[in-house]
Amino acid sequence: MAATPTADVPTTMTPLRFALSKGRIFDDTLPLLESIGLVPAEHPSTSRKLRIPSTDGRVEFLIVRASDVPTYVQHGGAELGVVGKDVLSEHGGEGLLEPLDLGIATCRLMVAGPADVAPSELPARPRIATKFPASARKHFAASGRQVELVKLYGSMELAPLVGLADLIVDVVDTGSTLKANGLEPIELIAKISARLVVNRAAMKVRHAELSDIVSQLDAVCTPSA
Ligand code: PRT
Ligand code: MG
Repeated sequence: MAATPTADVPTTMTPLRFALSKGRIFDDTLPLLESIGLVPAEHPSTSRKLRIPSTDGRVEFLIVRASDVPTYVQHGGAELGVVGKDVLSEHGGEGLLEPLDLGIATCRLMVAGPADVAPSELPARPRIATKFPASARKHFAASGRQVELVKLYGSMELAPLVGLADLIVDVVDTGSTLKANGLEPIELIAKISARLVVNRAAMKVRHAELSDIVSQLDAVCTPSA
């Protein structure tokens, strides 16, 4: 009688798909990946490819927009990814596990405004320009403050200078972009760092491979304080 395949017959696994964004996230994640032997065969700054294998064939890096990383991982377009907590909070985290704070790409999500406008001079319902409306809404609602949100996709610092908004909510690192545009930080909303995210269903189906990567990264990263 011919042998029939059984569940414990090893199958050839396809590489795990690992979503990363170019720039800060890729640059800060690369040393951690390299230290666990996951070396991209090409660098996205010099390659136009959006799928880059690791030299050991264990993973395939998918190069996506920073704000698209949670969407790829949630819907199984990638099994895992690295994303800023700012972007992750805005997405909501549905369908995702967040096993590690990688302690990289750190910054602060802040309320900022014109240095020459005192808080008492602000309107009762100030207009807030931001790429992070969900986080901003939650922050102001927590202290019972009424605000009007203006969704932008970048260059938030410009909005108060041209009367589009009274304040902004944006990520701040050194503070030099705020300063260069006559703005100053007002309130801290959250400390931000990049997180490893894993598709919830994939963590069950490909548990051994994914938990290997999680524990290897855990051993080489330094979570933010
Ligand atoms: O560019 P794209 O729209 O595709 O996405 P993105 O802007 O979210 O991506 P990217 O690569 O700029 O940022 C990825 C992640 O890095 C963010 O989600 C944050 O978690 C983290 N990060 C850390 C930062 C910064 N530091 C940072 N300084 N993200 C953005 N900035 C910007 C900020 O928006 C502001 O314009 O840098 C400017 C402020 O910097 P300072 O040093 O002048 O304060
Ligand atoms: Mg950017």
